[in-house]
Amino acid sequence: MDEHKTKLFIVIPTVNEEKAIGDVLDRCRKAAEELRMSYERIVVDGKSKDRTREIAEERGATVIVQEGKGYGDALKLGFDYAASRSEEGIVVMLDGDNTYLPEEMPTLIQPILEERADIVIGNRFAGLKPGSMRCLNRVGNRLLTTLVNILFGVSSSDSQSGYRALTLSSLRKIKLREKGMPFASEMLIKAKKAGLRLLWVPISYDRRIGKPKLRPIKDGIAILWLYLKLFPRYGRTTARVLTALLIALAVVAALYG
Ligand SMILES: Nc1nc2c(ncn2[C@@H]2O[C@H](COP(=O)(O)OP(=O)(O)OP(=O)(O)O)[C@@H](O)[C@H]2O)c(=O)[nH]1
Ligand SMILES: [Mg+2]
Repeated sequence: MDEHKTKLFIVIPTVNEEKAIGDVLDRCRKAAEELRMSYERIVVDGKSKDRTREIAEERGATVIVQEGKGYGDALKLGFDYAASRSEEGIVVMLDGDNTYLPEEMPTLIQPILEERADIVIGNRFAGLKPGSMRCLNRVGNRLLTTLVNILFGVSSSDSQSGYRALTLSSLRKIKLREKGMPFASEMLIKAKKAGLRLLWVPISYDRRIGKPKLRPIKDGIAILWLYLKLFPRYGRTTARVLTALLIALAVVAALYG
């Protein structure tokens, strides 16, 4: 892929991120300019009650107002906008809370430009800064990552990472429906099934500025529910066969045991 011809769409979902969004957008502009790619920064804002939208507009970003709610819903709006603007291109998604480093964008984009991957995901465990990920989130992430690997054959090292780069053409091959936080896992599961090349690269993860929107227990359960929903259709064949055998054994045991 030729970086001089490829357009870069940087999609940032936000709700009340006035303390961080200005800095995130400035750093994204600098990173994109250094990459010498034509780019557009797209902030998809939920129902922010602070100055997030004004700051984003002042910084020259395209601001999309999200009528509904949810992290996945916001990203999907941003992806659809990008797809409506260009046939080909690369989408980068990251949070508006100063946790991910825009300076590390080349690490995510390079494998796509070199046509070694279709979706590149940052692995935060390679560079966690003190206080950046709460203990419960860390344990939950490990559990969800292990499960998605076993059940769906995704070789993930950080399944919940929100720093990703993907081609518009790969996005067109998968239909993403999840409106909330499970969106991140849905993308991995469906991309794997569609035969897309997923690649994890080491990134840093800084302490958040502003209040978290993630609710670890509620969102964790929603992600487990997504795994259950998708398993019959998208699960690994061996895992599905084993599950069917176990169910059959349980039925036989219940009838004749
Ligand atoms: N537009 C929109 N953005 C959202 C919504 N929920 C979360 N976000 C944004 O999505 C990004 C990710 O949410 P976070 O609260 O940072 O969740 P997280 O990164 O998993 O958790 P932290 O480690 O605490 O940052 C942030 O920029 C949020 O402002 C939503 O419903 N709509
Ligand atoms: Mg975040």
